[in-house]
Amino acid sequence: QDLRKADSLRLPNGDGPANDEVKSPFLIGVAGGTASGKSTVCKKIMEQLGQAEMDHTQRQVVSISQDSFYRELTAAEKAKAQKGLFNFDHPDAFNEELMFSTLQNILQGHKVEIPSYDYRTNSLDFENMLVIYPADVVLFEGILVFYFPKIRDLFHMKLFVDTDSDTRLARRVPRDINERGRDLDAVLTQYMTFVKPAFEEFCSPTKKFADVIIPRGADNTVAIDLIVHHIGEILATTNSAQHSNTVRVAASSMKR
Ligand code: UZR
Ligand code: MG
Repeated sequence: QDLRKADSLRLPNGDGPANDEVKSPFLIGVAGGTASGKSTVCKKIMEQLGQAEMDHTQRQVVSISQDSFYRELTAAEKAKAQKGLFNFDHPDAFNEELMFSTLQNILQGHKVEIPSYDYRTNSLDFENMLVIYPADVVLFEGILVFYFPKIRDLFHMKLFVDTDSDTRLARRVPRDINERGRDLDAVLTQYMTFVKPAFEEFCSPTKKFADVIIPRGADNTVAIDLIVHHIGEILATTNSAQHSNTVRVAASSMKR
């Protein structure tokens, strides 16, 4: 059977597509420190899952980044950001409500549009919206995806990419210089002032919420294979209790 025919799913107040059209995805959260390899882990999961066929149709797997949910900065905050004095690693830098409502919409099988993020201007790009169509599996990755309790509770599976901090710093420096238009001094100052302390205060403690911790990140092919295999089994059993229950919980939490 196919997930898009999850007829046990009840939507609140009829505010959504008819039940038999609902394609409620399996939602996976992927957290971890900066440059831990979250995006690469997601990419590998996407590739491996997409290859496996289900019900003669190609499985749809998409990945979204928490970067798309940075809040819009005021002019004063933008000026600070340009000088490396704005804390992008703090939970307050994110638009929690938008993140929550977007994930809710995705879980209800709606098509959503999300902005991309431009690191060079520290702003959201609404000209180039990413359109997320109803999918079988949606991955949501970011440093603080497990920080906000009501967002954390939406995930069917939680992964934490656990790469040690010197490896992460060694990756972050060239990435910020080459891809994000910074100089070495600024990268290191920002790392010591904001990135590292915020990791220790807000990100690292969320490891305890993970179902699976992936040591060494994307290099860990055994862990990724196990995870992909497990997701495949869950998807193959359509109304698996775990999946549909979580969807029901997510839908009913809308009413609060
Ligand atoms: P990942 N970030 C920027 O560098 N500039 C921005 O405009 C917005 C975010 C960084 C942010 C965080 N921190 O450490 C990182 N800083 O993006 C998270 N400073 O992205 O998980 O890909 O490392
Ligand atoms: Mg990233």
